Amino acid sequence: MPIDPRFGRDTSVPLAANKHLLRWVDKMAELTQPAAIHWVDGSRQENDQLCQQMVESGTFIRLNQDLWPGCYYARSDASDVARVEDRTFICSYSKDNAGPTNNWVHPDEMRRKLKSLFEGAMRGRTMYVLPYSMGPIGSPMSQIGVQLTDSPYAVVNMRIMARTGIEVFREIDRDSKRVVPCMHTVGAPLAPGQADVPWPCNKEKYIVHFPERREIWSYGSGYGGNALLGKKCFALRIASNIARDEGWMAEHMLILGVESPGGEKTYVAAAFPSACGKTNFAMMIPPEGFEGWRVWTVGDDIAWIKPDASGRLRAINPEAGFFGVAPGTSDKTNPNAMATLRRNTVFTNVALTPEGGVWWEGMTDDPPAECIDWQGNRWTPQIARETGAKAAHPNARFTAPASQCPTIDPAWEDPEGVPLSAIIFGGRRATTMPLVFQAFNWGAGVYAGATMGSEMTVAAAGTIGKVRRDPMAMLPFCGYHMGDYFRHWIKMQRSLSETPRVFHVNWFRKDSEGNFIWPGFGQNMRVLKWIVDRAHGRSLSRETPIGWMPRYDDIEWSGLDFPREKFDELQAFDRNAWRTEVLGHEELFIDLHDHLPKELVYERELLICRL
Ligand code: TSX
Ligand code: MN
Repeated sequence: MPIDPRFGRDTSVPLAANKHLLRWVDKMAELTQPAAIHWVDGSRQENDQLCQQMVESGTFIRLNQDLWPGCYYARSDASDVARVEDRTFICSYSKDNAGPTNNWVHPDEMRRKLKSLFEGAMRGRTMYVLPYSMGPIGSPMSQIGVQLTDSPYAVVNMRIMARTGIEVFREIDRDSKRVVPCMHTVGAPLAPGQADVPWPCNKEKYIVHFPERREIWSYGSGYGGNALLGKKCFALRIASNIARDEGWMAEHMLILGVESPGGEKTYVAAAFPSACGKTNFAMMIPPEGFEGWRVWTVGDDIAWIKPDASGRLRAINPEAGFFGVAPGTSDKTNPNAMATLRRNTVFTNVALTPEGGVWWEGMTDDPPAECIDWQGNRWTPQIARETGAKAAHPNARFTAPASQCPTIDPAWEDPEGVPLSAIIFGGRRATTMPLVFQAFNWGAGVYAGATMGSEMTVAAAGTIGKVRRDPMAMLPFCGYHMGDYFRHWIKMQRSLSETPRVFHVNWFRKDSEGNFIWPGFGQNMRVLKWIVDRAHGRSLSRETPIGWMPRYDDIEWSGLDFPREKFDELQAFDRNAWRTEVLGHEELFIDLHDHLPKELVYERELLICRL
């Protein structure tokens, strides 16, 4: 048997005995025609070798190892920088099951299309057989996938974002647990002798989900959510289907634990649309005045939530890393993220400094005198002033191991998950939405989540200030009809002995001069404490038409000089603004009307009555 001296083993030898898996790998190799097959063992040695290989091929630049140990840098193709929502498909048998918010193509037609796209798509490349577990290996809440990919970049990033390698193959051999097959190609086969490019990809892109067959096919992109198939494709779009069928929830939520000075630990999950600082909130540091309080991080993006035997909700973070937006992340906004990404991190589309380090807008007060921007061009502050060029792409990312987070929760890998006491929804709203309110009950909470949204800050002319609804932050990630998804939320109450309390927050309300009223960041701890107290039935508050709200004296203010009048402005309930708000809810509901649970229609009616 030929030993590959680079990997210390013959990587073409299957690492699993499972007959279905072996047959599928053979069949897919037959279809895609790779030059070699590599079974991924997930070892450190293998990872180092793959990184070295990518340095040689130009995909990776090794960062200065004294400053950034174990870190690598990649620049993507300029056209492959984000998820491609208009190329994302939910191919259920019935169009009605995908709903109006998803792209749909009949599965038979899509399979024909994919077959022709994948035919010979891996020629000249290695096909990696990458097994991964979403959730701790062996946890009853975990799910297993196998990604076949011709992208070593995907393999190296997935090793950070999920549990990968030999233990997962063992799990597949041992268990009868269903495996989700995930096909991925960058769609750039190499002819004999053809030179590769640093970031191979294809102009044509397809991100395809078959919810009934529980399969994922991704073509043409090497980037993030398009290529790391365990994340959005599996852990949200496919898992939301599994969860609906099995009576649990796959949610686009961070999970954090609040520990009081007395040692009481309370876990909450929170859903926010993009650009609300979800990762910052998940890693929040309590402010002055909260000595002895700790905030622990369980996850920053996805929560799988399941009722336990006693009818309490428990949550796991199915991921093992953070795939975070770099621009705006700094020692001021998120010191814990900065500490996490100091080593063993992959940076994509940030800027490269002359010392072999990385930089992005917002990382430091002063920009470097010069650097190489995300497109490989020389960048200086002066060039930026003259041309508006950004050093880092606004969607530039770090891929960092969660285990390196200073606030990672001791129970973050507990196979049973952590008990959830509260669920928080939020949005980025300049008006209307107070800093915080508590929904009256589960149904009203589901309504608050279903109608949440953010005001567009950068958008086409005429749309600034318009609210973009993003129900439970799941609009791009729910793998079935959004109306059925709301019904599933409503129905979850029946399997619970105790529902978590539901809250809505808004860190972004502005005063009449356009300034943020609330300082946000660590100060959000004051809101979090009220939420925790309410969840334990402790803190007082007052009833308003939209829910329970803290009074000034219900909030812990020690360490912050925040005037009563400003708090009143922040919490103001504006009847007229809420009339407009409810009309906006109606707009969303019209699109979903034939699947909308009547509970939400009644919730809206009750809200209108109270207004
Ligand atoms: O992440 C944010 N959070 C949550 C933190 C735990 N951001 C960053 C924007 C999203 C990527 C925020 N921005 C938050 C916030 O709570 N609040 C704001 C708005 C804001 C911005 C700057 C200030 C105050 C509020 N500056 C001063 O008060 C000096
Ligand atoms: Mn996300």
